[in-house]
Amino acid sequence: MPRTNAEVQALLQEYADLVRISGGDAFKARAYEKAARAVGGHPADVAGLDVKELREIPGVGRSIAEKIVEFLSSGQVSAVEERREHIPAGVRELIAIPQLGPRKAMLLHQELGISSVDALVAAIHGERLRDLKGFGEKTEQNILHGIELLRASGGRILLDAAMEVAERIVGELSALPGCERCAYAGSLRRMRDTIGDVDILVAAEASAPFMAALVALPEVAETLAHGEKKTSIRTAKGLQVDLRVLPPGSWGAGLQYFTGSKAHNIRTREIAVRRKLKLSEYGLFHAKSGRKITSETEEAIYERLGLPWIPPTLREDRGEIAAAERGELPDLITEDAVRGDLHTHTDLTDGLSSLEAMVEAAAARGYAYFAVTDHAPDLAMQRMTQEKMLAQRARVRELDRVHRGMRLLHGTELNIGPDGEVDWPGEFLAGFDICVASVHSHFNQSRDRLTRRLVRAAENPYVSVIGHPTTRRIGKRPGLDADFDAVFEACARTGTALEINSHPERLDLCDDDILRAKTYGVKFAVNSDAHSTTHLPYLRYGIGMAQRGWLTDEDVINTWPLGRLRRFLRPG
Ligand code: DGT
Ligand code: CA
Ligand code: CA
Ligand code: ZN
Repeated sequence: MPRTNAEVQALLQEYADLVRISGGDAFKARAYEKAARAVGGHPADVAGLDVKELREIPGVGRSIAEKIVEFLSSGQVSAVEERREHIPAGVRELIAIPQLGPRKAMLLHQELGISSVDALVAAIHGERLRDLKGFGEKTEQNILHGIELLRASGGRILLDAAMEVAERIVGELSALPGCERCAYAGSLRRMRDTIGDVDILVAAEASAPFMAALVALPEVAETLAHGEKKTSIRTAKGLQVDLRVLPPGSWGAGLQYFTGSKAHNIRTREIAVRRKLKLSEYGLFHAKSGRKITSETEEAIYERLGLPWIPPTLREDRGEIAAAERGELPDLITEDAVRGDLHTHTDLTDGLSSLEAMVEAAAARGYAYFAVTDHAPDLAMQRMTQEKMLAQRARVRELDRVHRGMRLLHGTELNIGPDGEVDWPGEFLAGFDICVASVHSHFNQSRDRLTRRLVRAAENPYVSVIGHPTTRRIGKRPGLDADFDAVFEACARTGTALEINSHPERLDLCDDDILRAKTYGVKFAVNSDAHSTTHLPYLRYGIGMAQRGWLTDEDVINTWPLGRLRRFLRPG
């Protein structure tokens, strides 16, 4: 579909939505919707058509044709602008939720000021919807279910799902003859917690074989565009993949540009302008003469901008340019620096692998130490007892003697109760090498109570790590509504580490929280929370978050040698 047709289609569809939300004529809304589809599917480019020619498209009458012409000549349509003014963009997002029509969306906006899907989820969890006319507990459940469906299909996708697809495609394309380089860029290379679409780059003289290979992949459900420079597909699971083939000479410039973020690129281009240069996806050029300076590697481009190479996980315009200019970029933590995992489960509780298998898999990862932290009894379905824990400890000590290269720590994941209490008395906790404590229930307490609860857990002398601190589940459950500044302060004061849980559905703490927590001087633990041997590699995603939070080895206790770690874990 020509680009202009797609833009016009989106605009007409938006107008139809806005008419519906504002309670307008349903007939009119349907007419615009029909015209939107017709323009979208029209084989010829609508750019350059006049009113008369546009009216030959089925469903496009005079008034719609005039709006299209207005858009083509000025880039906007006054009737659409007018309605946009009264309806925040987020309200339009709401009507995409199955179970939630335009009338209900407008009501939520007017009565509760809700103008985003996230705010709606929070309002439902805060039980603020059920008092509205026409809403009840059942409606709330239906809406939540609708949001889940929406997020599973049209929305952003979890980091690991996108990574799997990207790595497979990079593997396939790298193997083709003529492939000089191949890599994923975009938000995936920056390790954002969710991914809008996957951007893959190839450096090669001829693009056609790579484009053909992409559209022929078995997971392709739909080809969205098939061109010489760019081809886009959608997988059966709804993930979009964009492939761009660059001339080998502009690899660095293309990689820098398509890695983003957009905000970071704006900054790098500004620096170029100050130096009388011009930076684009094709290279770095002299502004005046247009002569190319460099384009082959990212390093060379940053160097000519007077900067050291900036790791992709920092490229979010959060001060990385200024830090680079001062030579003060953090020496980021890497996965290799991690000496052990401090939060894992076995089949003694809800894990799927045996203790022996987990230990074997951990040793294979080259860890110097490894903590087994099965659930404590207050998570009732786990049926944990002191006897079972002690029996497991005996097995852990036995295995520890066998595994010469790796020290085993026996720990537990405690449950932070409604008032911040934990499962077992201090005498019993004293027997563990490490206690992680996490919230697994009572998510909807008041902000004050949640805050006091987490602070009290941090103050418990036996608790060394707060597990998945906000308890968010991406796309499913928002984080706890607590005063996390108070929690971070308490963790720093009591020497309690905050977990960066690496499970792709959690990634908790997230990058913003890590950055804020770090200002309090808190330490962190990047853990897998593995419930199976196959989950241990999730650690890479937690490391991605840690890097996005500007963390160094010094900030992360499980990069430390065992002796230093043990001193940190000691009660007090
Ligand atoms: P996503 O896909 O929403 O998870 O996020 P990104 O960052 O992968 O964004 P995407 O796929 O739209 O574009 C990939 C990169 O290409 C982006 O990070 C920066 C660059 N880029 C795309 N469009 C623009 C633009 O209009 N201006 C600038 N400066 N850069 C752009
Ligand atoms: Ca992308
Ligand atoms: Ca893209
Ligand atoms: Zn947990």
